[in-house]
Amino acid sequence: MVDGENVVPKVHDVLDRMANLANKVRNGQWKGYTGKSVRNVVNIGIGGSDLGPVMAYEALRYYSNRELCFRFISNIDATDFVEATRDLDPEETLFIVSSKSFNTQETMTNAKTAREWIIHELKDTDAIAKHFVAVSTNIPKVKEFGILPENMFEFWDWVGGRYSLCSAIGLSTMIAIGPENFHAMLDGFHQMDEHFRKVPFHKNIPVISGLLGIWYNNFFGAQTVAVLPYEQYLKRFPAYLQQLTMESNGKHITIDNRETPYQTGPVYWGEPGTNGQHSFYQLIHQGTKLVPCDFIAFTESLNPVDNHHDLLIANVLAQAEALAFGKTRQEAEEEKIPEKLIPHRIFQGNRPSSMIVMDKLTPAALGKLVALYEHSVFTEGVIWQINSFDQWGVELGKNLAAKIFPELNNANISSPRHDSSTNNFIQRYRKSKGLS
Ligand code: G6Q
Repeated sequence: MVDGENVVPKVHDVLDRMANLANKVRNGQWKGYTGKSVRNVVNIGIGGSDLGPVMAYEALRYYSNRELCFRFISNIDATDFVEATRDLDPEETLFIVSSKSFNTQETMTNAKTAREWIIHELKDTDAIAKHFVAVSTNIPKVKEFGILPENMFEFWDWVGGRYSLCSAIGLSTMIAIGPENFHAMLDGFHQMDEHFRKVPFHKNIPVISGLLGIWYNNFFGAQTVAVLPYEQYLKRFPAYLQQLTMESNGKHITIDNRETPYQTGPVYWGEPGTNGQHSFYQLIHQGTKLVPCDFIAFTESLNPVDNHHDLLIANVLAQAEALAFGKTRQEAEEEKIPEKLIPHRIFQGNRPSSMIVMDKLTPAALGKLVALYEHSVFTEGVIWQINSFDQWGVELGKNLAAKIFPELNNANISSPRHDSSTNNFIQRYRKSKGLS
């Protein structure tokens, strides 16, 4: 119920329409303007309208239709668009413009470039109808862009951007893995939602995870959390979590407008195992900073080859054990290590980690994992008394960029009024364009 309205029928209506489109694209029935079947699906979106789709596509690639090619364009940097489309045949390409507001600078600029590319290549504005669909809350803006109402997939204001993967924003994921798998992912979300809602706190996974986060952050001064999935398909999961956690809980003002006298959200970062072991784990084991780690592992591999999975699991277990128990001076001495090296070979131990273990990376498992972190973020936000669902911190930079943008090309604004560093860069940039 949202504001007294039962929203479930609307949600299911959109899910059914998404499934209809997904099946058509997957079966080759969705034809482009020249009659060729669509084979390339390109999601254009940014932030919450990109990170969820790209993470879920990578995470569930094992289940994806390999006849289709998926690309994701987010950055305002044209390189993102150019590299994502350079080998695509426009006749076989469908763009999904994913934007809650349909007003975001990056997404609208990329969508406009995509529209120009299609019109230029297919030589007719009518082609837009066959090569663009939209996921948005803004019906008038979608129409204005030239996308047909039947090709628009709605969601609503009550779906926050970084919490939108299981709304219509997941359209590219549904096309990739099929409606049945998408529904299995939603079931996973639902199971974790129900667990969070019903299970007593001492057995409640998101509550325990949120409390552990507070324990390390506020009682041990940990500044960061490393997220270390021992599963290659989860390679974009740390990037996804960065937005979920840091945009939600990176706040210093409480909901009743007080300055928080305590630390709030830590920095999240990470890489899939075992790659990180050969890179930054040194600091986690022996550095001067405390870095709590979330290890994520699956007992069953989706790609069992020889003994790879045993080695992978041996490594994740070894890392957690090494962090927890370290190595004492006595153990180092027993290894007959030369005396002068002994201080370097001691591991203090007592460095905390959590081990999240599931059977297999299925769509349902991914849903549970994402929902676990969503509720854990919420738990922490409640205790820190901050609003985990706003993001005013992204505004100032946007407004300043809007002010600077015209100054870059207008030599008549002779001395832009910023700090000296900004002014100098603007002058240098203008010079590079021959403007002053
Ligand atoms: C997420 C944020 C933000 C948002 C993007 C894209 O919680 O609000 O990352 O998702 O700015 O916004 P649109 O979907 O409106 O283009």
